[in-house]
Amino acid sequence: SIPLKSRETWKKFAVQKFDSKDSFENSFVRHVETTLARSLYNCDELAAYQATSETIRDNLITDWNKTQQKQTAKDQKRVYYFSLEFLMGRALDNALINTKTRDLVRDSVDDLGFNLEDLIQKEPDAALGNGGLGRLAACFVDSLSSGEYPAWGYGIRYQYGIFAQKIIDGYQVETPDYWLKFNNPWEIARNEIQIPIDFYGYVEHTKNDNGVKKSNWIGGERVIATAFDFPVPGYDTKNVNNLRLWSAQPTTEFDFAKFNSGDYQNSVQDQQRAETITAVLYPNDNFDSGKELRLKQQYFWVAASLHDIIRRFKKSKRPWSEFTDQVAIQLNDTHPTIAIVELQRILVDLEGLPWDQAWSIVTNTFGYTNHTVLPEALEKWPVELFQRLLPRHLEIIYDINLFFLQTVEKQFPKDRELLSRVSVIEESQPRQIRMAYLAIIGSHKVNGVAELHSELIKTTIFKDFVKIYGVSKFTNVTNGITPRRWLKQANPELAELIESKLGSDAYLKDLTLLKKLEEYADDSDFVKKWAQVKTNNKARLIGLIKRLTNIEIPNPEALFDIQVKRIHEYKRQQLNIFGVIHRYLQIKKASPEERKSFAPKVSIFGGKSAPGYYAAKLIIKLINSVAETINNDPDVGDLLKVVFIPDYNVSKAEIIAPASDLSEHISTAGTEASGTSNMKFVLNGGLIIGTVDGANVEITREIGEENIFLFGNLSENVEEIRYSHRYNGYQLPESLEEVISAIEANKFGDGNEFRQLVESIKYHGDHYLVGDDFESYLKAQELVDESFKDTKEWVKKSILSVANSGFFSSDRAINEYAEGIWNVESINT
Ligand code: NBG
Repeated sequence: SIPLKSRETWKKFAVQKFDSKDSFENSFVRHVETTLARSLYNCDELAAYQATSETIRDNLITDWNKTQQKQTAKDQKRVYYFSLEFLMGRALDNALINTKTRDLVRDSVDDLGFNLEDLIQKEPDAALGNGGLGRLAACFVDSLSSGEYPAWGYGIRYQYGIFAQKIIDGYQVETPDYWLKFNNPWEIARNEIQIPIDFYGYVEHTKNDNGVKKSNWIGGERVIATAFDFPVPGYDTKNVNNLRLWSAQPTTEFDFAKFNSGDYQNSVQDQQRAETITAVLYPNDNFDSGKELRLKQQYFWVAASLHDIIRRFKKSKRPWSEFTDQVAIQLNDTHPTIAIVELQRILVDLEGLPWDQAWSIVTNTFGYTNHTVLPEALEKWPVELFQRLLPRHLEIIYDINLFFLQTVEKQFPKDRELLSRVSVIEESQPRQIRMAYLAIIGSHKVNGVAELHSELIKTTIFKDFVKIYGVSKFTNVTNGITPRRWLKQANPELAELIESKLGSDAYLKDLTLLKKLEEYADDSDFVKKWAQVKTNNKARLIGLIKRLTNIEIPNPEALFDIQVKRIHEYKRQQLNIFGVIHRYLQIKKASPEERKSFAPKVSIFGGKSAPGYYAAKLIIKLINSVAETINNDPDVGDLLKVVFIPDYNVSKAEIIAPASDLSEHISTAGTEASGTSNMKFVLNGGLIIGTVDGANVEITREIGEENIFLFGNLSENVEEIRYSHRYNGYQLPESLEEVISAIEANKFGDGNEFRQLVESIKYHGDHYLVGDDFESYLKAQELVDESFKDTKEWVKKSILSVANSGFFSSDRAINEYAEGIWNVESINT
């Protein structure tokens, strides 16, 4: 450390944050000229974006440093959020909002000859996630920082985020998202942090002097994990937490055998392979593809993170018995489950703790969040793969399982069926490791992400574990979203209008304060302004649509009906587009007089399909084909337009969410664990049409049944209906038959192309109950048309919905985790 006599010099030059236009502009120009090596004469918008970001970054890092020092000094329990996905989106606007420097920076940038809104657009999205799960992690780190919790996120710094989606001839085409092509001002490369991670190899079994068995894993391949830190600014606080993302690098050790045999090329190639571990995000949402490289990613990230956490813990020189007073780790889905095994290995093999003591530390450290009940999404790994890649971990899994099954056997003697049902090892061909079961056994709490979902996991996929552990191990934390990004940043006009009535922006920290808006639901001046904001946001979306698709939306007064999310059969975009076709056929049949009963409507879709998901890709094609026919049918005119917005991502969502009159959350009941876009749309004053699924249930409870359009079968009946389809057959309603006939009659391009989609509904069991819910969906849509005509009533519903959406803040969710699962306190309490 620095000698005392030099410290005065350091203190004299302590870094000053910018806090005025002058100091911002000074720093901006310095960054243009030094960091970017440019000047007044060749500073384009990209350079201006970068210089702005570098200037903000300086402030963030100053506070980041102080936050870390403070957290180290306080040395209280910290929480570590392990997630393979952080779907952060853009950082600049968010940093300006959270640090409350937006106005100052806007004016400064203006002085310097640029427009802040344009600079913001220059930033590529950090799209290191697929959908809801990754975006939830991003909202959670925002809330953790805003709530001043001592918390770190741990993930992977993929070189390629989720692919960019192009639509060519109506089909999805994937192109790589090389988001790091320009210098990324939002990360700090920690090249000094280099953690060796081993794979493959073998296990040595020996005994120590006392005859105690010892196991030692000798790895066969080594890569280096290096850290990149992303500062996460809290809102209206100097607290800046850390998101640490790992990147894989080759070791500098080199292979003597290859070198001596003169095989230089190959020895370099071996080294390069290391980097592929963190090269690309797997583009599947709610689907387990079981690839070896994916397991390598998981172990790489988890082992590096645990190494880091343990190093930090050891600095405090506390005994291991205090580990769980200092550390809580949350597993975002089963992706990091191998952490349970790795921590047990570290404690037993490397630290020499007795098995039972180690296991008690492990189980008290971890909490596991389940995000889905879909069987195709539940992770399983072939035993054979583990044997090769992580041989010692497999042994430990066997032991964990053995001890677990022994206690179950004691509790439920002779129930062999039960033992085989709950075993971590599935005795299938090939034998597989059930990661969700391992996650349950190795955690002290298991939670679902909305009330209905948390009930469902207890009564279906994890039923046996409730019997074994009792119900108290299972809990619920309903998801939430950050109002900073999803209200203030995405919808500045609405935020301003809200502030004008609430008197301050305090609601951004306590979203339940929105409740006061109820008082203005009948205030005609307020209602008018509220409606105007919506219209302005729709105009903004019309501009985006024009830019991206060249489709003109002639009528901004039309009902904007939006469904944006990953394309998935269970989310039922097919139900939506069939509804659109039905509407089209009705319009075509209607007399001019009858046509007046239809509210003019724009049906907007967006979302990515997993590249290998054929059925989902067909749905995208169908939407685009339907759009092609309807948008070019002069007979329909302004009554109906259909749009597919390509490359749906976080920054587009920020424009889309504020512009809905209606949004669709219409999954087959029991399949959508929570959904979070439902919350975003409601918070932005859109009404929703939805099934009784996921968080829709709680949204209904909060905003009132009269403010939501619910339809469809209930989750408790879904299995029975499927069973009946299989054994008694079924008939689609006439309305849907008519839609299908139109598709088959080539009204939307070559009908033959959609055969698989149609047949899965018509002949192969209609697993997602499109037929069973169709009529009820149409009825709900009729009700929507009815209600939309009464503008005043509609706006009132909108205001009341926003007023009652405070519960869906991720701040509330994080407080629940902190209290009920982590036992972690905010740094200032
Ligand atoms: C998704 C669910 C959503 C939920 C998010 C966040 C997975 C495995 N699950 O309904 O499908 O909102 O998780 O909890 O991605």
